[in-house]
Parts: sequence; structure tokens; C-alpha cells
Amino acid sequence: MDNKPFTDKVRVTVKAGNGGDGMNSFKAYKGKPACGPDGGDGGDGGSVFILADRNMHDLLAYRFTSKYFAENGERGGSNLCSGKRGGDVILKVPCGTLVRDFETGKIVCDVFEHGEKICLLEGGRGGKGNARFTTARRHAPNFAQKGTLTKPHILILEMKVIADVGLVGFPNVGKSTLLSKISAAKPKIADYHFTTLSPNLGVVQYYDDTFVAADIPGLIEGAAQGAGLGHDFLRHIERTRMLVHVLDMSGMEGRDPLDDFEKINAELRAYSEKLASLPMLVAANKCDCFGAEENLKRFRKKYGKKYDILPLAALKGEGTDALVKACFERLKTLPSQERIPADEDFLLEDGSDLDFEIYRDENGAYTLVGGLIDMLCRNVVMNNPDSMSYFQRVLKKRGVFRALSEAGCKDGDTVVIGETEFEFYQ
Ligand SMILES: Nc1nc2c(ncn2[C@@H]2O[C@H](COP(=O)(O)OP(=O)(O)OP(=O)(O)O)[C@@H](O)[C@H]2O)c(=O)[nH]1
Ligand SMILES: [Mg+2]
Repeated sequence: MDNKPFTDKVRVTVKAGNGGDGMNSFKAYKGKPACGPDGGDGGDGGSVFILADRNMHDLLAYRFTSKYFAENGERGGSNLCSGKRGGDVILKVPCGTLVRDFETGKIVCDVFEHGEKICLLEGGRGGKGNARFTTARRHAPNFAQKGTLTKPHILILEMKVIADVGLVGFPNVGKSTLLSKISAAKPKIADYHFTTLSPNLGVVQYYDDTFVAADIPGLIEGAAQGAGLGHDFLRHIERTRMLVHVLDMSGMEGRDPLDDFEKINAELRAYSEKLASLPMLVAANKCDCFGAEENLKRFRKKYGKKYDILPLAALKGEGTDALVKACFERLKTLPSQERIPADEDFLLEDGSDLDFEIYRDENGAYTLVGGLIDMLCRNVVMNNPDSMSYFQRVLKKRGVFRALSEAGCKDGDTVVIGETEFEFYQ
């Protein structure tokens, strides 16, 4: 994974497919041009889904294509033929990807487990063909319903790696070396700063159990202000359950490990209180080098009461078993990772879904059709007074009465909603 382009935050535009229009047509035989309504329904538009896939490791694919539009439903045909449903769009993302609405910043969802599939936008509904509007009273409805139109939405996809343990520390202290010793991961290791440019994950085995450790690029003082690679990568350990703070205890680069410890902790605090408050083990690395013993003594004296300090020589694999064991012991006492909850009041919506249209049938009755009317027909019980008063309120609020007046409907005229007919009174 190292040194290839790595993209962990992208902006995409998504749109569900429009519903296909219903067909307005009549059966025709030789000599009998219009025998009966036979317009079929329009097909529903395709939906937009997001799918967590453990084989995805970044969001690079979304950098090159940013528009994902599901197919529109096809128009209904004559002879009662329904239009074809539009194809869906499925956005495959790594496990642990957060979806936000660009406009409001609200959290739409957090796809977490492999195989988890969430519908972000439902396809527009296909309109009903005129054959559907036949009633005992109305034999030849000369109208069909339009399909629902959908709107595009801009979303932010943000990958937050899911690991149990996050390795933090200055560059070159041996974080990647440690990961390579405790797991099968093969991160790039070299004797210079910023060898690691993107997060590496490793599965650590301990008897029958495993945990996932994440190695991120080294931090330096001022990372919160963008120094070095900045603190962007801290996002990936934000949801770990604990941290292992790796230190170069030998101070071979001229820094004091006690100083390093304070500086990195300050950067963690500058990023978020949550991160700074995670349980932390100290991995005192490079204990095979000159100076480490002396520094370790000083370090223990200052921090020994507050932290578990594990001496290590990661390069030789010394002390790594004890560190893995200590991680397991600690993890056992910690809650499992938390999914970031979606903002409760937030749903990606297609406002046009609650539209309505007015037609006049051959008997002069005003017929209402559309998403709003379908919704009301589903929800209203006609002989229940409470339900009826809700029904009236919605019609008023949505401007249906006004629209009826504007269409020429006068007191006493017949209005048809679904299976129900009533007389219009302002
Ligand atoms: N002597 C000694 N050298 C070590 C030890 N652990 C790591 N090193 C060396 O330190 C150098 C840096 O190791 P890395 O694992 O790449 O360090 P890192 O913290 O991942 O560095 P960045 O990715 O740049 O942040 C390499 O040359 C390693 O061989 C150790 O225990 N003892
Ligand atoms: Mg590294």
C-alpha cells in the first residue's frame, strides 16, 4: 500500500433514477379505434446504494469519476406493458467509511461491516398508466401519471480505518518495524523520516484471538497546524480502542524521548480530546541501542505510575510478545468499536416526491394523481375523523385546494382522490 497514491476523502455527486412516466393509451382494433385504456405503468428509477467491501483499501477510484447516476425508469407502453426498472448504482467503499451530506455536513451513515449495504437514495417511482385509473364511474381515463423526478445530491465519503490499536509516534521511531514483527503486514521500513505515507493495517494473532493494529505516518510537533504530513492521518486511528505510543528510547537522533512523549501527546490533544483520552501503552523502542537504558530509567521515574511501559527492540523482535500480550489484556477490558451514529433527523430526500397533478376526466371530475396523493391514500383511513382532518390539513398545506381553484374547480364539483370521490367546497 505504501507510496502509491492514497485517497481517503472524496466528494461525489449521486442521483437516483427518475421514475418512468405512465402511458396514456387505448386499445385499438380495426374499425374500433379506442376500445379501452391500456397504458402501462412507468418503471421505477434505479436506487443508489453504498456497500462496505473489505477488499477496498482506499477511495482512489472515486477521484477519477465523481458522478454516479442510477438509470431512469422506462416509460410505460401500450397494451399494459410496464416500463423497465432503471439499474441501481452501488458505491463500493472500504469498511469504516463515513457518508456525509455536503450541503449540511450531516452524517448520512457509517458503513462498518463487510457486506453492509445501505440505500442512500431510493429511485423515483414510476407513474401509473391510464389503465390504472379506470373505476366503475370512469371507463376511459384520458390521463396517466408522470414518474417522480429525483434530485442530485453531493456527498462526502470519508474513510476512517477500523483498527483496535493505533501506533503513534515521531517519524523513524520504529512503528512500521513493530507492525511487521507482530503481524504479517509488510510495510516499508527505512532509516529516514516519513517512510510511511499512508496507513498500514496488520492482523495480530494471540493464541486463538486476533486484533487489528494500524501504523500511520509519523507525527511531528505542529502536526495539528499542518507540519510534516499534518495530522490528517489521525482520522484513521480516531476510532481505535487504544493507542501504542512508540518512542525511540535511545534518543539516537538527538531528541529526548521524554520530550517526544509530551509533544506527541500534545498533538493528539490538539486533534481531538477523544483521541487524547484513549488508553495508551508506551512501547520504549530501540532498547538495544546506546543510551536507551539511561533514558528508560528517567522515563519510568516520571511516567511509570501513570503508564504501562514496555521495553522493546523491535528490529530484533525482542519484547514484542510482551507488548502483544499487554495489548490483549487491555483490549479485553475495553468496549468494542463504536459505529458513528447517523444524524437522526437527517434523511436524503427527493423533495419532488410529494408532487401532485390535476386532470379532468371525461365526466368533468377533477382527478388528483402524484406522489403526494399516493402517500395520502396509503396513510388515510377515509371513515376516520382524525385521519380525515389530517388529510384536509395536508391538502391545504400543500396547496392542493388552491391549485384546484386555479384549475377551475368550483364548489360542488367532484374531486377524485384514489378510490374516493368527494364534492369540493372551499
Ligand atoms: N537499532 C534499532 N533500530 C530500529 C529498531 N526498530 C526500528 N529500527 C530502525 O529504525 C528505522 C526506522 O524504522 P521504521 O519502522 O521505518 O520507523 P517508522 O516509525 O515507521 O518511521 P516513519 O514511517 O517514517 O514514521 C529503520 O532503519 C529500522 O531498521 C530497534 O528496535 N532497534
Ligand atoms: Mg513507518
